[in-house]
Amino acid sequence: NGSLTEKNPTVVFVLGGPGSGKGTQCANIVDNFQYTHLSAGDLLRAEIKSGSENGTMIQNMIKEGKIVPSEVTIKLLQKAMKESGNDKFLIDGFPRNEENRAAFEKVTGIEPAFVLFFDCPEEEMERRLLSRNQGREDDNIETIRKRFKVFLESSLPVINYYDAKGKVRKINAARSVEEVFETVKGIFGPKNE
Ligand code: B4P
Repeated sequence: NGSLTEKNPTVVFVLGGPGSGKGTQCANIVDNFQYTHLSAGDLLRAEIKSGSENGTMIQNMIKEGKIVPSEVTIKLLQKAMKESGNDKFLIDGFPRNEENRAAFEKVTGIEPAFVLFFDCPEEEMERRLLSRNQGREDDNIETIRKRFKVFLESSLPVINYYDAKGKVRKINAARSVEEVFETVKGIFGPKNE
């Protein structure tokens, strides 16, 4: 999308295992800094609800804990970026694999300013997801285990890629919401404004 590239938006990818607290911390960041929060999961779930032709395919992939094809997710992200009118974005839960990452950079021409990585032990993430209790189709133990596997096999390589470029800000996410946010604030502080 040419107009987006010309505006040269600031993008921060927010990564971490399922239940590491990405969505929770993104809400805090939006309250304190001038970012628009785009959750890949929320955009995909909205797409399912809208009854679009891709809806059933997306629903099945989410139920299986699999990664939805890049072109689908990227299109939704681009549309949401354009509609926001903002030029600073937290992209949460994306890119989920190397192919997502390469496709996003190729299609949008955008490289992230940095990557927030919420590091959390699996047993803690599992505890949080099982008590989230919002009726999400992917928050049952079977799908959670699949999501952990996909995270380790597919998403960690993305984090390693950006780490090699010095772009990863790793955060200990196994603390209270408030404690985690204190660390996050330090990262978004004046120098990153
Ligand atoms: P994920 O990106 O895995 O994110 P999440 O499970 O919602 O966890 P998050 O890290 O945001 O944790 P949250 O703050 O909610 O999931 C997105 C889903 O979208 C995927 O599973 C999949 O279904 C779908 N999806 C996205 N992209 C996709 C793609 N490309 N292809 C296919 N599917 C895709 O916190 C979790 C719970 O912990 C909450 O109840 C919260 O209150 C609690 N919590 C948060 N921080 C806490 C803390 N510090 N201490 C205690 N509890 C805490």
